[in-house]
Amino acid sequence: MDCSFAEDVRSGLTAEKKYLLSKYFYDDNGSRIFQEIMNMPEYYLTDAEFEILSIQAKQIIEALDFSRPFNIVELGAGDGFKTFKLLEYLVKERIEVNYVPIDISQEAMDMLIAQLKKRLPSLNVIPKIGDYFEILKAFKKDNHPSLLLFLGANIGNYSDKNAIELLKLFNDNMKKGDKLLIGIDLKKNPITIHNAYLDVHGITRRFNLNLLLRINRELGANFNINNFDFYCYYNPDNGELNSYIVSLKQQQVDIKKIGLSVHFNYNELIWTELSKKYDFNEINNLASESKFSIVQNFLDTKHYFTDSLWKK
Ligand code: AVI
Repeated sequence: MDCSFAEDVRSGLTAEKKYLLSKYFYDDNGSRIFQEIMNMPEYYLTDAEFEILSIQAKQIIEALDFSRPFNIVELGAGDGFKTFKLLEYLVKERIEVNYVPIDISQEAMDMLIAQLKKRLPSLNVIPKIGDYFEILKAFKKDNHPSLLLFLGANIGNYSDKNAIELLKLFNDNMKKGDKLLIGIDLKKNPITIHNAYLDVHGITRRFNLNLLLRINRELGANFNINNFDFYCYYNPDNGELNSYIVSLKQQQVDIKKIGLSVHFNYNELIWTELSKKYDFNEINNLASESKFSIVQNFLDTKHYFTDSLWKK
């Protein structure tokens, strides 16, 4: 049993306002559902970032202004789908790099390596499984400059305070002159954002309810997911999209392995995730609070998303 999962579930479901941490969405099943989300046309984030990295690869690499060879260290590489276009450009131009994908999932990493071997056989890949910061520390001592990739709007899942803390940690583990390319979802027509999350296919609903199934599987609970639903709403004033699981009736759920019985009121909410959307003022603040300077923002043609290049 994963103790931190058990402890975090206990803390979240005994809090006055119940919550579950979104990092636990990603068991094997959840990761598969997340792939489905990324393939939905309504989830514009994937296409927007893919477009930026496909069409502006040359401009991004030029803006690095790095001596060669250099390292590209990707935090949470996943299936590497978005990064592929950037790597393809480097190989095509014979620009010498070490690509260092970092992920916690061995399964995802094996797939990524197999794909890269097949499609970009000359690329130098140094895969790493494990903790971001331990691995980053090693690159601080490396003689070559490094570009860190933190793509996919992952920063949006952190509160302001936690986002700054995380970015400061990145900064602490970088050398002077190293750069960070960070994917950030922008404020836009609220309807577009709403449709990407409260999707008509019910995939995001399944993604959230899978968290209850995970608690059933791993902690011996008896959640009946027919008694729960999903809701989220976007607040255009602060750019926060908050997601919730809703209890459809008054009910009790037993979580055997942690000896906990949880009572849910009719329509009680469990908060599951923040997906924050930013404007450029907020991006400037985020960068300066975490001691980076912004080199350039690379936008998609619809201006839905930015891959923002920062320098230490
Ligand atoms: C991983 N993260 C950036 C996604 C997001 O958009 O916040 C997770 C997600 N949640 C619902 N749909 C996608």
